[in-house]
Amino acid sequence: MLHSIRTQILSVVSAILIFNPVISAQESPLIHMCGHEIHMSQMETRYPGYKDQCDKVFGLAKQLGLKSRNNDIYRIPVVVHIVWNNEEENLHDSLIINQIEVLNQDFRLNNPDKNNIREIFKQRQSDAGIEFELIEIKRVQTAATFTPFLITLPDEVKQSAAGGSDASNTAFALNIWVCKIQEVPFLGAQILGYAYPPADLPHWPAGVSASSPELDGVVIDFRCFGRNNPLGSLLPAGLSISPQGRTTTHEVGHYLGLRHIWGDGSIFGGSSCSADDGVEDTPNQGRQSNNDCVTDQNTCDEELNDELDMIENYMDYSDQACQNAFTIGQIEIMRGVLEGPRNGLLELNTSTSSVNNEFALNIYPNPVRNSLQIHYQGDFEITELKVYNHLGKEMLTLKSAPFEQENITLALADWNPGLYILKATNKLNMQLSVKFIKI
Ligand SMILES: [Ca+2]
Ligand SMILES: [Ca+2]
Ligand SMILES: [Ca+2]
Ligand SMILES: [Zn+2]
Repeated sequence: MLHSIRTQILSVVSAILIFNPVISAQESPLIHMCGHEIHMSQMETRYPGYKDQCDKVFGLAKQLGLKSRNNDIYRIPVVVHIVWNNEEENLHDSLIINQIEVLNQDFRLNNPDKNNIREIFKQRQSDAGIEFELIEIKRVQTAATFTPFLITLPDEVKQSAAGGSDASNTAFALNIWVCKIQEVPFLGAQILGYAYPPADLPHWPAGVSASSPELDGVVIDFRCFGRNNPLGSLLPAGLSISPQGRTTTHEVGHYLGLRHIWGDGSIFGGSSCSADDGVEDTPNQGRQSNNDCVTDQNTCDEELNDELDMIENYMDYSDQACQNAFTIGQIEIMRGVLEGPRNGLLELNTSTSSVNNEFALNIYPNPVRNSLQIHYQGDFEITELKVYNHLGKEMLTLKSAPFEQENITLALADWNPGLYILKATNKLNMQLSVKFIKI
């Protein structure tokens, strides 16, 4: 099995090397790629049935997304792990914040370049209504290096015992690991990032082993994290990429269920117009773009309603400076994933409780690591605050005095990780309660 996949990969790669004009240039440049196909092959080998399961989840998400069509803004808590070996890999906070901003722009259609989309695709470009909230930055210095191979990805970065950084609860937060991803040996390829797609782990079909929830999330090369990252110049020579923070946009797209726009019918997305991305409003595309902006690219010449390739799409490999859009169909899938298989990400960030829409209690951030901000709106006038653990045991009680002001802070750094319930009572004995996760 391993051998046959390796042979298959090698034959596809050699096909790319021979037929791809960019790759056959004299200075033997590298292929840049995301690790999606390697991930799918690796998981299918370890857990036969994995691809089918992902397809099922995709179908489910599509149905859910079509059905709901609400306008709620979904907020995803994000934990960023900076796993660094050389000092330059220990990215400054500003780059991390910048990357979260790029995600928030791209997923809310607030990106400054949104109007660069060609007129033919304008009507399909939309606001995903998904936002990202940075709740924690974990920094781990390591002596380990992270090298993908032909059919494996460097998931050691997600494990403290292997020189990486253990995930924070992946059911409640998007974990993003940032590290130096080494070149793929013998392949002449640099993986810029990869993601685990939603696979609906608790409902795995009989006979199929579940993958590990502690590995769920996204990995991004440190040179591609953030917009205008000056470290982009450290990418291997021959890789003419100017990262605009959209490696992460692309990988989060995978994490929320999207496939490459040209379809994932074959390893490395070999040219094919029969395998598509399962999304109706993205044009059929035969192969990936080559980090370029070819506006007349048309890889599938179809008899009926032929369209140009949508190189503006985040799920292509076009130049990141040309990308500016998710389509309505892609957005329905991502929102369906958030309402279905990844609904844990939303479960706790509706951290508001209200009475008669008059009084409201908000907490922030959630999940929380160190200090929890409590804010109440309206004339609620809290007289007592209690925190219970998931077993109903009282963990903390605070009486009236500290509540003169509208903002209260609880120091939770020493608390055990887990689910807690905060209950606030006012002078009329009305109660509000919200759940939060301590990580
Ligand atoms: Ca399509
Ligand atoms: Ca295709
Ligand atoms: Ca076409
Ligand atoms: Zn990809």
